[in-house]
Amino acid sequence: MKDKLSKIKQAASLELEAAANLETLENIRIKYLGKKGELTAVLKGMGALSAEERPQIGALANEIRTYIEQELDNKKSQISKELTRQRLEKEVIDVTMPGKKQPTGSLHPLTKVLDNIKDIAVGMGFEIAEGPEVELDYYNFEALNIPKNHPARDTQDTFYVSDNVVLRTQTSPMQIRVMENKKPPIRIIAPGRVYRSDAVDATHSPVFHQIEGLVVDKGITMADLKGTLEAFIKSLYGQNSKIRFRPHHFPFTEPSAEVDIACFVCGGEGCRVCKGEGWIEILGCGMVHPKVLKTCGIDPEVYSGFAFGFGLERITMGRYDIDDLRLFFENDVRFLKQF
Ligand code: 2NL
Repeated sequence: MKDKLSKIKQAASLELEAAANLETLENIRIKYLGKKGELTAVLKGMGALSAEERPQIGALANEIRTYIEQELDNKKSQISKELTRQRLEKEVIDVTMPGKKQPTGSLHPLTKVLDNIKDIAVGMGFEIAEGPEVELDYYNFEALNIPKNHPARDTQDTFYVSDNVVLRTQTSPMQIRVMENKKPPIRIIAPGRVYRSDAVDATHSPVFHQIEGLVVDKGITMADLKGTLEAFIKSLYGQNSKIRFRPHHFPFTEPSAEVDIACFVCGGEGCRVCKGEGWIEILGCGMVHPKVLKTCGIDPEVYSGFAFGFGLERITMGRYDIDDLRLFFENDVRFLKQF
């Protein structure tokens, strides 16, 4: 019996020594200590032993069981430690390695110039007003002194949604809405998308962007219009910019003017950009027509105002020397990445 026990110990010891994973350990435990294990079998057979032998063999068997259990535990923690070490080694991160670069997008050139214009306007005390692109004919035309059958309607090839609903051809309708709802003083700019039924070419698109400005208060004169626009244009194009006002006509302003800037490429000599003119037209403006004020419930005997409007695409093309308006809307990343 003793012999058998020491053989079990020896065999278990060798197997434990060689065990390289947790599965093998579990098999060893079952083989020796399990219900049908070798050591268990010996303990079960103790009933057949004599009264003297029994305690001795019993003690020895227990000692061997404790030994195997301890060795199983030791080996188990040794293997777990090794597994952890291997895993950590695999997962090691070199924090000194350069990171993966996330591709960053950039703002659309129209957005950049619009942001710039908004900043300048806000700095001058204007608020920003935005509103619907689908407008009532009333706000887009009637209230601006452009009645049905007025020739000005022909020059703004309008998309009609229905008889009295249009896609706005300018952002003025927003300004009409503000005048209807707010008492002067009013100082707003209204930027946004506008629509005209134009065929697409290098300088025309059925969708483009306009920015209009409006100031209404007591005692506003043409001098305020000129001074404000000059300050505005100098902020946008540089303090050395030269501008000139030319008489013009709009149904919603009286008097009306167009503003040219001395060519920012040749300085007035004449070049490709200004088409030899020396001047580039940049905006239209005027004193708000008394009829327009009256329509909005503002007494033209008490209040006066000026307004101006210009195209965002045209300003942006000048700023970045872009010669084809279609580039803004094609969204080719090779173009967009340059800004
Ligand atoms: C242009 C230049 C302009 C206005 C827009 C305006 C708005 C109201 C009242 C009076 Cl609510 N005027 N806007 C004024 C002058 C010029 O835009 O070339 N437009 C066709």
